[in-house]
Amino acid sequence: MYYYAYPPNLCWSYPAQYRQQQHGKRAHAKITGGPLAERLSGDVYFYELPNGVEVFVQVQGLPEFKKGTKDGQQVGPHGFHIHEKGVCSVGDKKDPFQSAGEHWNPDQQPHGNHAGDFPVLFSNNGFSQMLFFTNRFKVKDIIGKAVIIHQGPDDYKSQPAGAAGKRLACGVIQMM
Ligand SMILES: [Cu+2]
Repeated sequence: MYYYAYPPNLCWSYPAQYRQQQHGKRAHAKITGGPLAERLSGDVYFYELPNGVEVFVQVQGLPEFKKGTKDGQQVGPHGFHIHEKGVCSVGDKKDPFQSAGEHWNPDQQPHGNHAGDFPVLFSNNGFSQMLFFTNRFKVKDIIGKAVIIHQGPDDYKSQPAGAAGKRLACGVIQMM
């Protein structure tokens, strides 16, 4: 039997091609920015490993951090979740990507513990990279759902969506 343990096969500089040679299902979402962040683009990869799924994200074109004011919501760090519908139509330009629906919540948990509640993304001159691990779903469960990047931070407690604000970017999760 071929078995690899987690995390020794993990490395920040792990090239995507090498990951793709591994066993297990894989999925990808191409991230495209909407009218509130037109230069935003990137990729999210999901790799099924023996005890969960490794999620690897690289995006560019995120806005810079902005403090919240009376009239404006805080910008960054960016809330990041799986939403229930894999439809990334812009719709209302001032409140885009409502087409993706609410948070994907297959086991009726409060927000903060949704299966698709992810860590926030930090903008580094617009660039963000993150790798994390979750056992809350299998790759097959998330095919056809959407990944959304929000304008503001997720507080992991406001219901139903963490008060993360408007939707900057969207991507449909597809089997690789
Ligand atoms: Cu969200």
